[in-house]
Amino acid sequence: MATPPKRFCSTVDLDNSFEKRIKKISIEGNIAAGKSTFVRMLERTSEEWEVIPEPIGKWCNVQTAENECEELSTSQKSGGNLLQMLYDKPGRWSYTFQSYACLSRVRAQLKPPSAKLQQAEKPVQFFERSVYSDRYVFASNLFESGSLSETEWAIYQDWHGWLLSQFENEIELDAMIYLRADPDKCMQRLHFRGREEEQGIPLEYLEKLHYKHESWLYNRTTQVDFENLKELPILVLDVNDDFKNDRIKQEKLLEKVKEFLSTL
Ligand code: UDP
Ligand code: D5M
Ligand code: MG
Repeated sequence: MATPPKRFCSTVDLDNSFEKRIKKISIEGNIAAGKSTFVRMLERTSEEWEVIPEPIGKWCNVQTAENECEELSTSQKSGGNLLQMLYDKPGRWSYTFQSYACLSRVRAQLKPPSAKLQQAEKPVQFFERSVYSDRYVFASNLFESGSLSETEWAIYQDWHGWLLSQFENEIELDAMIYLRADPDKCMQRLHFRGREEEQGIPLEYLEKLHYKHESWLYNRTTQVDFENLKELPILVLDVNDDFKNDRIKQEKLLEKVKEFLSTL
């Protein structure tokens, strides 16, 4: 008997005669590794590739649901800058941040694909990070650093696991791309970007997040609780060399992405 397709809900019925699956890929990596720069490059590459950026605008301006861009300076004045609150007082705000981060990512992942993507031959959605990096990188690190209590971590894992099981078909990924960069390179880029909320981040924090990414996506030694994650294809790309303004490096990265996509 033929094996049924893995996901039903994210298929797009194009002409009533056949269905096509949209490939869903998350772009993972440390703070300021270059994910947003990378996904903008992907977006320019193909009409059939769509990008779902990290909902950071929502985290920096909790009261204004419409601000999804990275204009952060005005959000400072809103009094609802959860990212700033997290960095100022992690013990107080980590749990709140994780619940909002997860809610906003699930919501973003459940949005129907654009009409353009529905017409595409080989549609691909690229997500900047995922509900999995929230848990296995950030929340896990905040717990190990004492910013989430035992109780908060237990409750978080309980509802995170339950929520994802409810939306499994809709949010399941086909693959991940890990943008791998040394913590000191990320620190340079973080300062270069100059996002106000992040200017007090010490190198040690980026190092901890780096090791979390490494054991999860490079060494693959992190114990994960979701079956589909265990064997998920992962493309690792070294982004220590600047690619932002280098056409040749961009072409090389894109070649690797295309080759990877052809294997999925
Ligand atoms: N950046 C750079 N060269 C690169 C990639 C990124 O100078 O090859 C800069 C980018 O312009 C930004 C900062 O590094 O100012 C962080 O990049 P991005 O916002 O893409 O990182 P993310 O946090 O999304 O991973
Ligand atoms: O990530 C955007 C910013 O948001 C960066 O300061 C890290 C922070 N972030 C993202 N997700 C989480 C979770 N789940 N917990 C804590 N902090 C988080 P950037 O890498 O710059 O795109
Ligand atoms: Mg980004």
